[in-house]
Amino acid sequence: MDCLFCKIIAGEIPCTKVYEDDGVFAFRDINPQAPVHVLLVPKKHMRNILECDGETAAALTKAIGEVAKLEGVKEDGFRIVSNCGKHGCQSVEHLHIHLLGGKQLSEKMD
Ligand code: DGP
Repeated sequence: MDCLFCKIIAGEIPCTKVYEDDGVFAFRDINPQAPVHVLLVPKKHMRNILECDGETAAALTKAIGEVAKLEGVKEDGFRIVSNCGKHGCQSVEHLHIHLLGGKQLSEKMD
């Protein structure tokens, strides 16, 4: 499958890995929007949040906590975002959660 994030998970494209477990891979966004900007992706390919099953959602939730701890943003907080489809400005069609933090984020969501 010609999927950028599948290739990153497989090690075919380099990245800065932050965290990995059986179901989830997390790495730094190439174009960071905050001091901490990590992408969490399920290892199993799915296009977006609409294709996410319960087991994967649970694995992602656990991984969010682990990454927040590793990145030192648990105390002050952070934001998670998952862009979906055209209006959501999703540019890579493999489900990913942006985890942003390390500064006071804007109240604006769009
Ligand atoms: P989205 O617009 O929500 O689909 O986010 C895709 C993100 O993926 C975007 O913030 C930039 C990031 N990205 C794109 N290509 C690469 C890459 O090759 N390596 C890494 N680390 N991040 C990438």
